[in-house]
Amino acid sequence: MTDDTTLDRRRFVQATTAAGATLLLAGCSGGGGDGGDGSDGSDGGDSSDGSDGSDGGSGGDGGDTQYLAEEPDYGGWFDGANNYEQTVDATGQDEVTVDVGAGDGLAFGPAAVAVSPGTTVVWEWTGQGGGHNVAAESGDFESETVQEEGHTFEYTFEEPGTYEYVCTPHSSVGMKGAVVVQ
Ligand SMILES: [Cu+2]
Repeated sequence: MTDDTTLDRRRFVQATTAAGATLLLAGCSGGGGDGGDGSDGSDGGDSSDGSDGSDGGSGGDGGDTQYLAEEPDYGGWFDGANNYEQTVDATGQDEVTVDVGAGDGLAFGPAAVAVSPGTTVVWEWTGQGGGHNVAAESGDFESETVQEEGHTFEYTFEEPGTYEYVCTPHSSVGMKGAVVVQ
């Protein structure tokens, strides 16, 4: 009878394979493929043709920027706004940075961002486009107006909702933003 030996050997092989697989998995998990680096939106903002929101299919950009699967309804808030295309999905992060003076200097970057409750949004001045501030339409937060590169202002969003804000000096030329807390 050779049954016993065969069984033993099979068990041994299974054990080894399992261990090998675990090792392989462990080895892989570090460097998961991150696709090519997205082109860093160097689109010079204010074309003066009043395009109305309906933008035909925006081609997929192979960058690392994630967008919300379903675009929130901003009720026309972003009509004529600079640097707005879609809402960047930054949910699940403790802290998110938004540039003040992005693009041609008169924009927020990203203009629209979605975060989770409890997230702190840090606005960071680029130094471009003159003096800016960050002022919530609701009055929930308002920064000073400054120009200095590297200046920051932060606000922690606790309650779900849509928070629209502007740069007061440049709101009339489309410097608007929104934070969606979901
Ligand atoms: Cu401004």
